[in-house]
Amino acid sequence: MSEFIQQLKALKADHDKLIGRPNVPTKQSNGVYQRYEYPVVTNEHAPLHWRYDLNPETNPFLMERIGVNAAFNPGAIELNGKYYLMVRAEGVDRKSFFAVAESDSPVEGFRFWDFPLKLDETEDPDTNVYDMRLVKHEDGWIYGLFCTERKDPAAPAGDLSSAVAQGGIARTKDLITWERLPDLKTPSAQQRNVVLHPEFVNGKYAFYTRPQDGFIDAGSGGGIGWGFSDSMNPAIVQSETIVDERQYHTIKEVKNGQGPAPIKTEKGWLHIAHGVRNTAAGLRYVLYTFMTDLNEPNKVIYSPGGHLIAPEGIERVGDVSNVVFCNGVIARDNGEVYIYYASSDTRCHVATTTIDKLVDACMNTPKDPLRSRACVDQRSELIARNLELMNRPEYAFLKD
Ligand code: M1P
Repeated sequence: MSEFIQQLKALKADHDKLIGRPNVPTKQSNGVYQRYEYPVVTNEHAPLHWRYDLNPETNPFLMERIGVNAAFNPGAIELNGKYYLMVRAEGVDRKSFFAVAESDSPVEGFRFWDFPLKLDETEDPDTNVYDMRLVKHEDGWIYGLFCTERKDPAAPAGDLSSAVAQGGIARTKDLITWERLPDLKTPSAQQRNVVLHPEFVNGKYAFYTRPQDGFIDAGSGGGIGWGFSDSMNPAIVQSETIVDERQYHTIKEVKNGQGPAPIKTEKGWLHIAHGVRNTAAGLRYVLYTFMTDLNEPNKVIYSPGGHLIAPEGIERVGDVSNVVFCNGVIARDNGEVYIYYASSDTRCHVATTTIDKLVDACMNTPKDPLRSRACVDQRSELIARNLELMNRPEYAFLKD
């Protein structure tokens, strides 16, 4: 056997081992959700035939020819008993693209399909596409809502960073064949984190938006927006109102954004979103939850204080450190919930929980009281109630 084939066999064995590695819950949990030991998808999950030229004549040193830098921010969906992640893969050339990874299990074994998604371009080609939300809409389509980014045509000469972000839309029935639709039109200069509500609202398509002034800065954009469109082809939102506003000295001071489409529960629509604040070390992204009214999905009814998931351990480190981001969740009919979140724009993880637990957390976690002293009062009330309980004999061990 040639050395080339021997080396290739070793690469294949390592790759198979990575994909076949069983995932295990971490030792600790806060009771709300359970983290898992290993990421569910990383850049190393990218198939060898995406990265290497496998021909010894054209690649005698068996080198990676087109590397994959990162695999993050996946959309997620369960179809016919299988679990699919629409991963944001990023080449070493910095361009993101979408690729489906499939598994029989929601927590391990994700394997990419042979080819990434060949997403059609509009007449104004996207430079970069990312963060697809997969939404099963009651109209029968599965929509992919994603961010499409192009260089800002108004940028002064020499400014090679200014870009315009907008909401891209495509739809499918099977994740294989896709129809690209026109980008969403809104009154806002820039859009990111656009999500489709899964049901019609008053007979219209309803969108969560994130109006923002600049490419990075939300500017005067007040938070997670909301608007209606008569159709998806084209989708046009004439006016936006704010569902969940950002607020001074909170986890969502700088900006926030809807994560996946909300989950319908008996008590209301359950939302997972991200909130961003600034620090001396740069922006910090965390995940948080809130619930909205079943009949008015833009009306917040529960808003627990603080974050749901914040970057921890290795999650803190990556291309854009101190970030967790979620645009994919699977809520099964049996109440299980799989939250697919990415860390530091580098890799994808899963956290498991249930609808009952998330709803309980939303309804019973107190609101952020917005001032240090009020927070101390809130915590003191919990402490006082607990100390009372701890006087009971069955709690005596807590005082040891
Ligand atoms: O780099 C962190 C995240 O930044 C953007 O999110 P937002 O628009 O809320 O700031 C997105 O580009 C996202 O992909 C990225 O993870």
